[in-house]
Amino acid sequence: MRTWPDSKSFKKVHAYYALIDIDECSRNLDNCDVNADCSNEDGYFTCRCSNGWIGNGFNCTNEDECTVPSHACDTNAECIDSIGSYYCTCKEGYYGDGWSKCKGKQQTIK
Ligand SMILES: [Ca+2]
Ligand SMILES: [Ca+2]
Repeated sequence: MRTWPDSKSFKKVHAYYALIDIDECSRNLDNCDVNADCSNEDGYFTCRCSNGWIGNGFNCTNEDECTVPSHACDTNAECIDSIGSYYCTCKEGYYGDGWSKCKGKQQTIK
């Protein structure tokens, strides 16, 4: 998302606005969402939602990663959405960390 240059984006030099960039990010002049990353550019700045968040950079909301097929849960795991992230737990009968390893059903001794 781009914001257009305005007087806040440039330093005032002898009553003229010179094309000297101001780093809005480090000066906290940006209006990026708290869950976005600010990136300084010449004459403006950009905001991009952080991983786990979606939006235009100024408003970021939780992304439901479980609806995206590329989530990293094991095929034998359930994906559970959380705010700003998600996690995986092995389905019933499987054991492991939920991400890369949900190994076959546990052996039961009869
Ligand atoms: Ca800038
Ligand atoms: Ca999420």
